[in-house]
This record gives sequence, C-alpha cells and structure tokens, in this order.
Amino acid sequence: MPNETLEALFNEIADLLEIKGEDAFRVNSYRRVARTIKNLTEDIAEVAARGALSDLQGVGKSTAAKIEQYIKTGKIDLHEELRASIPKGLPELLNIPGMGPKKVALAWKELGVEDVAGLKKVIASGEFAALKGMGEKSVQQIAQGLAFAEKSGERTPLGLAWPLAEELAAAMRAVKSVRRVEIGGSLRRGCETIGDLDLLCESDDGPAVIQAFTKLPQVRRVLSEGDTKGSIVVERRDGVEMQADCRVVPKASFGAALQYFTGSKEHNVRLRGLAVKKKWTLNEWGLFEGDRLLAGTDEAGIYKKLGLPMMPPEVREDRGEFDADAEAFAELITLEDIRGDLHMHTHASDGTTDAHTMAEAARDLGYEYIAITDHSRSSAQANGLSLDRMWRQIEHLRKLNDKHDTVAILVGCECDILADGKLDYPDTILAACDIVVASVHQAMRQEKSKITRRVMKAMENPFVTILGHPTGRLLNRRAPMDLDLAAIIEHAARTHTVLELNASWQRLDLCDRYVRMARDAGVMLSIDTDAHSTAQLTQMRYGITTARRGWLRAKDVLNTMPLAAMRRWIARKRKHA
Ligand code: DGT
Ligand code: CA
Ligand code: CA
Ligand code: ZN
Repeated sequence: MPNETLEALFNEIADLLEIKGEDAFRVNSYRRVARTIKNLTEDIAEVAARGALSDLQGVGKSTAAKIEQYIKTGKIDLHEELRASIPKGLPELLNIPGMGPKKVALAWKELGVEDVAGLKKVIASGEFAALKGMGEKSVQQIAQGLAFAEKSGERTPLGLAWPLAEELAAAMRAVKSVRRVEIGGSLRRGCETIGDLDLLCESDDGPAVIQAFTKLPQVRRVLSEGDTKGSIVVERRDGVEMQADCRVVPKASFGAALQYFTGSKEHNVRLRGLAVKKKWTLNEWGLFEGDRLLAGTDEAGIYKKLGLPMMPPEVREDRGEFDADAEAFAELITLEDIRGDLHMHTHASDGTTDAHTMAEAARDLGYEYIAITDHSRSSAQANGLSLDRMWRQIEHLRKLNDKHDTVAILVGCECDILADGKLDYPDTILAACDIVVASVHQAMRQEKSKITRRVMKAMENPFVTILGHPTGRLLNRRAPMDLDLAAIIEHAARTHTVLELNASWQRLDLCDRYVRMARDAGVMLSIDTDAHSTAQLTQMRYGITTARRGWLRAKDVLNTMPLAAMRRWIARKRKHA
C-alpha cells in the first residue's frame, strides 16, 4: 500500500480543518502524522499488521484507528465528512503558491470563492486585495503563483518518474523475446521533470512485445497499440497518471534508436546537421551513406563516425557540448565519487530516526562521513533546537562520533538565515559545530535586492560552510526566491562558501543551469540529500544526474574529498573568524 496516498490524505485533512478554522493544535497534529508516514521506511500496512501503529511518532489511539480504517476500506470518515462540508474546488486552491489555508478560508467565507475560476475573478476585480488582511502585494504574488502552477503542473518530478520507469523496464526485461531494454527520453538525460517515459526494447517480434507492454499489471489505460510501438497510461505512486511509450527495435538499429529517442530534440537537430554536412543521413534507424549503414548498433559508434566523443545523455541539450572536448565528459562526477552526505536531519528536529541509525545507513552506502544538521530554533514548525538543546546535541554527537569508528559523524546544524540576514544561532554555537548549513526558510518573498543582500550577509559569516537549497524552490509547488544568482555565485567564490545542490527530488536546488554557472565561476558545490530518514539518503542519485547536467566534475564537489582534505577546506574560511 502506498504510504504517499495516506500521507497526502492526512495533509488534506489538516488543510481542510484549517480552512474550516479549527485550532492550530489539532491541525498540526495531523500534519505531524503525515510527516511521520512520509518518512517511514516501511509499508504502513506492515506496521499496522504488527500492531505497532501507536508506536509511531504523533500517532495516538484515534489516529491509529483512522489508519486502520484506511487500510481496510481505502477511506477515512473524517476526511469524507470534511470533503462533504467544503466546496469541491476549494482544496485545489491550496496548491497555488502563496495561497495558504487561511487565505483560502478568507476568499471562501468573505467572497464566496469556490474554485480556481472564482479566485481569478475576485483577483481581477480587486475584491480580493480589498479584503482585510490581504493587500495588493500578497494578491499579486498569488496571481503570479497561479500562472506558475498552470505552467508547471503537468510534468512529473524525476524522483517519481525514475522508480516507475525502472519498474516498467524490469517488467519488460522479463518478457520472452526481449533481449535488451533501455529507458530513453528526458529521464535518461536526468531532467528534473519528465513529460512521459520512453522505453526501448530490442526484439525481432514487435507485436508480441507491444502486446506484453499493454498488458502489464501497471497499465491503467492503453492509448495506442501498433506493431512496433505502444503507449499506455500508468499510475505514479501518488496516484497521478503518467504516460509511457514503448518502441521495439531490431539489434542493428538499437543504438541509433536509443540515440534518437534520448534526445534532446535540440541536440539531435545539431547532430543531424553534422551528418548532412558530410552528405550522410541520420535517423532512428542508423547513420547512412546512401543505403549503406555506417553506424547504428551502438550510440558510441554514431558519435565516433561523426568525429565526436561519446556524449553522456545528461549533456545532450545543445548547451555547448558540440564545442567541448572529450575530457570534459570523461571527468563528469558519478555516484561512486561521493564520500559522504553533509545535510541531514534526525528526530532531534523533524527527522524520523537518530544519528546513530543515520550513520549506520551511511556506512551501508559506503560513505566515509556524514554531517548531522538539524534545524535551528526559529524553524519552530520543524521542531528546531533551542540554544540549550543545541548545546546538548553538540555534546551528544561528539560522544557518538567517538564511539563510531566506521563513519565519521560531523557535528552540524542547518541554521536559519533570519529576515535581516542575521543567523539564528550565535557564533559560539556555530564555532562549536564542524560544519554549518545556512538556509532561508522564512520571509522568502522579499524583493530581489533585499533578499540577495540578506543571503550575501549570511555567507560572510566565517562559520557558514554551505548555503543550503539556495533558491528555496519546490518543484511544481513553489517558485524560487527572487535571488540575484549571478551575485550569489560571485559572492560564494569570494567568501569561500559552498553552494548546495540539494538532491531531494522535490528541490533539486541549485538547478542544472545554476550549477553550471557556479562551476564556471570556480565555486565549490556540495551534493546533499537533506534526508529526514535513512531511505532518503539514496536520493543522492537525483543530485548526481543534476550535477552531471551542470557539467560538474568530482573536483568541484566538496563531499568527494577525503575527510581530512574536506576539513582543511572548511577550516580555511574559519581562520578569518
Ligand atoms: P519529455 O517527455 O517532454 O520530458 O521530453 P522528451 O525529451 O522525453 O521528449 P519526447 O518524449 O517527446 O521524445 C523523446 C525523444 O525523441 C526526444 O528527446 C527526441 C526524440 N524526438 C521526438 N520527437 C522528435 C522530433 O520531432 N524531432 C527530433 N529530432 N527528435 C524527436
Ligand atoms: Ca519523454
Ligand atoms: Ca515520448
Ligand atoms: Zn532546509
């Protein structure tokens, strides 16, 4: 059973209660349950089967009963009741950046807004801005959010698409007469969001393969079914639909087909242009001189024949790859280069487990070190640590590290950058940490010059090692802060501050373009998962594909260094304290 569905359900209960004006305590208790479920490493049904539901953080008797009911019936009474008492189109408004439950309630109760169309009307008429507690500026932000959500709502984040594609590919590999399966398209290029999945199967029996494809247990609907291609609709683990295409190709043209269907379209146009210059043709069947096949069984052969180095899928975007030399591609970072993870949470703040368990999981991944970076005091919604608790955490982690001999546990924190650019902890605490991730979690809509200066000020603190998730965006959900990234990148180089590539698939922040800018400016990056559970440590691979899209090499990334070298790198900035 998908934990994600239940997580979404509890979050929706919290949203609906908040819209109805329930007290914050009750609302937050449901949010806490949702978070617990989200971070669970085990199927919730298994937890229930063991009778261990009420052992979960924030789950009391009545919540346990609700979870049981959901497992048995697929429904929760409270949720059904709430849904029935609120207009159907109202919860959707919560997905619009800037529209929290309080504002939704205001629009509903004061102006009778019941859906997106209604909201647009009262924004256009100025009624919404005229309400007490709203104002021009916040309404303008919501209007922008509305446009943003409409533009980006349809595509699937990489973190949801990748496991699904692997599942389909594995199923197709098991089909008789299929010799080879590869995933192509934007997923192979490691894009942050995916339109549809593209599978390529090598076989001589097209119709049989397509039949098997359209009969997979994952299929919800069949869109088309031919002799060599088929399209189906499958379900993401959050219940949303997604399209998957499959093409069947003979061995002789498998490489050409893989090259063609990996794209990008822009890259392919350039490649075909190079073929044409030599009076050849390039298509999904191969590279031809007249009728004679020059290359086609493997991708590398095609690039070679055209006088090019083999290009990794992640760089095929027509962003300068045709002018680069082979070395640039051979040096790209891989997952094996990573020696540790420098941003993660434990149950001291909003994570689900303790530092010892995180360290064990890191050891299983082959890491040399991790940093435990729980939230600071101002992040109350994430159970941030007070000064007192932070001092005790530092002591606790030091002791733990002394006992642990396989993985080094660095003492850290994720320190809020306050609205005025000051840090949430005094320097005494920051100095007692080995590593400090500084992040913006509040007042994210300040205007450009103000928020840029604010972040730059925080970077100047000698104890700030890493700027965490620099733009604060959430894919498809929250637009990035209005930062002057060119200025931030320059400042990072000047202040010896690391920029994070947050590998959590909801963030992927910095994105590929800014990663490339930072690299070109000689800035150091770190690729961290921001894990809240042991399972989330494996999100590293999303960060790695994004890094490769930004042309990063191992030497551009702090957490590819051996521990001692990394510590020296960090110490250099601290000397100025
Ligand atoms: P997506 O699905 O929107 O995330 O992006 P892609 O890149 O996966 O695009 P998709 O699924 O439409 O097509 C897969 C690949 O097939 C694409 O990257 C390049 C190739 N392709 C598709 N249509 C064309 C075309 O009209 N011209 C060329 N040159 N290539 C195409
Ligand atoms: Ca695609
Ligand atoms: Ca496609
Ligand atoms: Zn954060």
